[in-house]
Amino acid sequence: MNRTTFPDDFVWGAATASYQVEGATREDGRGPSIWDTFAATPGKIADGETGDVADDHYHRYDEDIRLLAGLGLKAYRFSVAWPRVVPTGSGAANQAGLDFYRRIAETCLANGVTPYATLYHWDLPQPLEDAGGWLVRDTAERFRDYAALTQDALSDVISHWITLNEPWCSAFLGYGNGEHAPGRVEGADSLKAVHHLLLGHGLALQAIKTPDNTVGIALNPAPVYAASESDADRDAQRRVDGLRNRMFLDPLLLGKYPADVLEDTGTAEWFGRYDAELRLISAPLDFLGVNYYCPSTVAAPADGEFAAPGGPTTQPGSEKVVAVDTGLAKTQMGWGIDPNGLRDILVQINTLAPELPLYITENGAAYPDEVTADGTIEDPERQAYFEQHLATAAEVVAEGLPLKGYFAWTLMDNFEWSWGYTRRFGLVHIDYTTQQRTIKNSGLWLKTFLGR
Ligand code: GBH
Repeated sequence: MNRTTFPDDFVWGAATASYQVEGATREDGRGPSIWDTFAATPGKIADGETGDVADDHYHRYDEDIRLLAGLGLKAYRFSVAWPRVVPTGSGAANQAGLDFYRRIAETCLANGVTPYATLYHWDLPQPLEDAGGWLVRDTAERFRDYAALTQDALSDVISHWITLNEPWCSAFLGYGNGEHAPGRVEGADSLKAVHHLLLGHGLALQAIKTPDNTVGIALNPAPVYAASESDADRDAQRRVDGLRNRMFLDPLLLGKYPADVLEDTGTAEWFGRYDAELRLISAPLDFLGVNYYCPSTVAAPADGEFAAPGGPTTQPGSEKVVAVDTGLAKTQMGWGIDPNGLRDILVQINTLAPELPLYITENGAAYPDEVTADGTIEDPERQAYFEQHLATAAEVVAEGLPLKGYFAWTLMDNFEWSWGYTRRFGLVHIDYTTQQRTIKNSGLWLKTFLGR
């Protein structure tokens, strides 16, 4: 298997996200984001680190995009930092912020790389969080305004847009268990964040869609399996699949929220008020981005009681569902390796929307790199992870699913959110003391795989 196993027009890329790579958090008029605030709060990040410097991509983007092109990749998925472009979250654009993303896009184009811009990869301007964040509707409207002005300013150099990255994480890690910024624990109210995020997506889609561009959204769906065929375990499966997958896929693709999830969480009345907004949320997408890492297997709680409201949770209404270890080999994140899960989730989505083009917008693995005496970086497990998942992707394409592209997570090691710099996902190794970039063996393998 190599690139020629895939169609010629299959898109090959790598992804990054603004707060994870850029650094320069106080330069050229960028305003503070919720991640600046969160990372500066003691105890929130594993190594006490922040994204203040990160990979210094703000100054080294030219080298980084050349590295990406040198691997034979033809697409760069990066994210636009909202607080660089609109420093307080609302109002006029900061020209220096727009100029930076124009430089990124122009450098891509000069290197034969197509830019794919994500408009929101979690760095909400802090003033908007102070006004209620994603728990309030106004944030969705501000997102639309920012999306519109960014697209207006850059439409001559960027024609592929992703509105949101993984709204599941924004809602349930940001407002559910507090593991991500803004670190709030709001129980079933985190469902309101889901709606406001999806509303923001719908408003932005309406504002930026033109005949000349493509607009999609990147979710983190994953197959959820029941630990056994018992009714109780199947109910656990239904609940977690509802929160993780259907709560996003159904409104986007079918124009309705899953009634069982609203019932489990006691939110049916609240959601009922906003029924009309589902028309906006379900407006046609040009593509759906799938960020896939691992599946999940769940069982019912021993006492049969699913709900335990009040504490930190990513599963409001189903707090006591048990995650089951099925014995899969794991990456350094503890996430089970299962390429067949990639097939299952793509099939699940394709069944809902048979014509919709799909892209794998993230896929990758964390492992500690071994830096050898001669300076090469050995990461055989990461290479194997990519090989296995690409083999599945090739099969899925051969079976006729409309899978159109693959973006590796990630181009280079970076700030891995609450794990700080203690987890590395890159094809390129970063020495955080010198900012030296070194292509890992997995990156060299990918270059050979791509054969160009
Ligand atoms: C992505 O998030 C992000 O988009 C990216 O910024 C990040 O760096 C990258 O992945 C690596 O983390 O409860 O065992 O089922 C992925 C976040 C990871 C959230 C898997 C859900 C479920 C683990 N997702 N996680 S489990």
